[in-house]
Amino acid sequence: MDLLKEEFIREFIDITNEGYQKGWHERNGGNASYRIKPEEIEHIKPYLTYDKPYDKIGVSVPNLKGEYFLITGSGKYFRKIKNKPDENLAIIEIDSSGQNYRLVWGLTKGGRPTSELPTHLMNHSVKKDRTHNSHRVIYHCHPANVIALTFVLPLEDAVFTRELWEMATECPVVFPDGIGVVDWMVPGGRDIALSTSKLMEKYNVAIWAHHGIFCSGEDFDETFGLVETVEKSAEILVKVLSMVNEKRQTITPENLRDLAKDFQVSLPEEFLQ
Ligand code: 2HA
Ligand code: ZN
Repeated sequence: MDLLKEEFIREFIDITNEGYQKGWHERNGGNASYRIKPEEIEHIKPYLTYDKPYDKIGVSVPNLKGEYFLITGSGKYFRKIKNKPDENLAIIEIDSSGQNYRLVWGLTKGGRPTSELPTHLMNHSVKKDRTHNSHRVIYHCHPANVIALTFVLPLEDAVFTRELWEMATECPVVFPDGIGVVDWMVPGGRDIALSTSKLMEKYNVAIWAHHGIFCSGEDFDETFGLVETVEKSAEILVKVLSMVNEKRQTITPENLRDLAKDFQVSLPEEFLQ
């Protein structure tokens, strides 16, 4: 058996590579993590080693005790993952207190899990709870159009949600709960992790002003597809705002309500005012 042939690892490598091709991961930008299923861990157990010391996560995630994550390395380049996954990716195990983690596979040339480990694990903690164990993927990247909008739109959940819903008919169906926005903050620490995970209680998308986006989903396709959809919508809005001051016509609140009915999603009224 070859660990790198496992489906969850192949899919992880696939989306990180596609994300790089899309220009979302300049240099060492962005990071991703996957909460590995127990049966997948059983299957790869022979490849894991338990001789590394525990390190502090920096936040407390008791409901993730004993969980394993596949995660990108700090300072590692997405561009390099495809050819050298074992140098650039890690599998970590969370201890029984939910405060520490240890490396059990990967980062063969040294290193640590992503600098955004606190945000990834806080988001996983919230999502595991809120989605009854179904969400497993957290993906962070730096897509240019989403970032551009954080310089011109008010940094409000309702404004981002409504503007991005209006830019393509599929958007309200793909992210019916809306989008959360975090004001500019220093990345990589506990404070931004707390602010982001608070938004993840409500949304599957959190935008970091002047930095990038975090998305959560059940699997790789859904989560990556969510980033694609939001960034495409942001690209359309950037084009529209570049052409005119005001839209001549748009998808109206009434249109959105009709859409919600037919597609059986519920759109919060707070975003339809
Ligand atoms: O460089 O994207 O947010 C990695 C990051 C930090
Ligand atoms: Zn980033």
